[in-house]
Amino acid sequence: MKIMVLNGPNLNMLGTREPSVYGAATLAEINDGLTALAGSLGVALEFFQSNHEGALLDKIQESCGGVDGFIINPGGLTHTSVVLRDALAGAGKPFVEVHISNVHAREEFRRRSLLSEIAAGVVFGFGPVGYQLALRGLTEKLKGRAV
Ligand code: DHK
Repeated sequence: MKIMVLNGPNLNMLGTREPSVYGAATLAEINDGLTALAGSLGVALEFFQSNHEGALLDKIQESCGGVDGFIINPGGLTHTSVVLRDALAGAGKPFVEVHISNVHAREEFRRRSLLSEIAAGVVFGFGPVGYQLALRGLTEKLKGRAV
């Protein structure tokens, strides 16, 4: 089983970016933790981060034939990107949407996601551990052990 972990704009700055909102862990540390968990779950991961919407679309289109699902923190594209939603819908593979912060406890515009409606699940508000929760949840779904 293979899962692609995607991070969108500004998530390369984790560790120094607004630590009171996003925590102190860097993206590399988060990905290392995911790799360790994936090993124990018997799942292979691939990682990709970009600040560019089109690069994320290209990665989804290129990889969808070779992966079983996606974990994605789309950053601010969550709230704006029709094309990202269309790419994920077109990929035809389940995905989990992750937000480090509790997007419902912040500005009004962060409460709207264009992706949640078509996501297999959404995790938000648990800090960096949300990525691990997403991996556990998506793995259960892919193994047919979750509704
Ligand atoms: C990350 C971002 O970059 C924001 O634009 C989103 C999300 C929230 C997060 O909590 O991980 O609004």
